[in-house]
Amino acid sequence: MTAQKKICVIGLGYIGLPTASLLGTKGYDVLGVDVSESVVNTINQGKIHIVEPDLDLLVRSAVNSGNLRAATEPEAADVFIIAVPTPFINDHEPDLSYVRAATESILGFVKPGNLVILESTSPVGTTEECVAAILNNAGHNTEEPNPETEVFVAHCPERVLPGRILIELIQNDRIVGGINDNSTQAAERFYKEFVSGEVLTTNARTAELAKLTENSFRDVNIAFANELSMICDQCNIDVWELINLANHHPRVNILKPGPGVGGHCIAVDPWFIIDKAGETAKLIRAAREVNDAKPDWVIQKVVTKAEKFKRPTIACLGLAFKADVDDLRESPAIDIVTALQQMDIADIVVCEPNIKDHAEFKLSPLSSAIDEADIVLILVDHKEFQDLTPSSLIEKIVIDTRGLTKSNA
Ligand code: SAJ
Repeated sequence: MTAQKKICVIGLGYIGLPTASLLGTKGYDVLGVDVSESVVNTINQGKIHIVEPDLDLLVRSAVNSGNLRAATEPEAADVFIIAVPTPFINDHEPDLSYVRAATESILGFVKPGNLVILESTSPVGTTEECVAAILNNAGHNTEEPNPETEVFVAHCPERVLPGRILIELIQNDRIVGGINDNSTQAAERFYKEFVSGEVLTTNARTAELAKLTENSFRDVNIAFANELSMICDQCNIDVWELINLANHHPRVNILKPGPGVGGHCIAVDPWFIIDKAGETAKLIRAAREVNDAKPDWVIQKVVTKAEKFKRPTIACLGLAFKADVDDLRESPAIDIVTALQQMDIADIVVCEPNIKDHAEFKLSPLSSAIDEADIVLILVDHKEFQDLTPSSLIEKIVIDTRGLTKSNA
């Protein structure tokens, strides 16, 4: 690999920061760019602002080696990686304003021969119609094959699982799709320098839809599990036992029900497909609706139990969107606990081992939360909760949305 290749990573969140620090430890000269001064200062001190296993060590090592710096403005580089959020606005319309702003922020620094990579999960067409178009309109040549002037643009969707980011950044197969063949090849060469998985090439639009497809596939399968959990409840059947039994079939692999689907990926990306092909994407929309309705179903379960008390104490275990992360974005647990608190039918105590404090909720250690509780509501399968057994919750009403207390879960 070219040791002195300079990389500019725009956006130092859950994808950008691990990517920037990994590249730093691989010997690249990396500038991480973020709009937040406090994020920039934290990283320049070798510290991190998010929870991800071993990321602190990687960032410290990259910063100490001098290969990773953070700033609020980009600089000239060989490769620009855009890793900013792509949320939705209004009625689930994709919000590309961060991608636009990130692209605009590098316009003054891009030079011929540079590679601009969009890693953010994006609706079909974004790489061509947003990133490449902005570069082109500003006078950069993204269209004509010309070794003197050409700027390469590709989509390479991130596919890492929060909680396993550092392993998956290297080991996962990657899809790279350029806006033309030269761009695809430039991106392929770059990822092959540090990815041990396969680097699969296609065009930008297919790469965009591939990423959306992966997360929609998962959403549909989780919706199936969530629907089953509600069917089982109606039929008075233990869903965890049922799934365990069904999964013994060699071609059945049902995922786990939960309190809903959270995070910034699986609960969001299917809408990007629905936005483009709403009439056709019927199953994908139905899955989104099933998963989005699950928190209300859990709330109703809790309310029914709470009605048996004058004013019970409810211990809510977990706020994060999934196990062993501190990420509360789009967390069904947050929605459920917020709704219960607003109903004011109970005293709410919350245990979330991955964060220190929360503006809305009183956080308690696990043991005191359980001691105080009449009702224990398990919302996240954090490792700290794994030892909970029916015997440790004796005399409590338990609503276990994650099947933690089920022996066969
Ligand atoms: N969940 C269930 N039951 C399950 C599995 C997950 O209820 O059986 C819930 C989780 O609790 C969580 C949500 O689904 O609320 C999503 O969690 P996840 O672990 O399935 O996925 P994410 O959102 O952390 O990461 C996903 C990954 N995509 C796929 O597995 C196809 C990851 O590879 C992507 O890089 C990431 O989205 C992303 O950034 O798009």
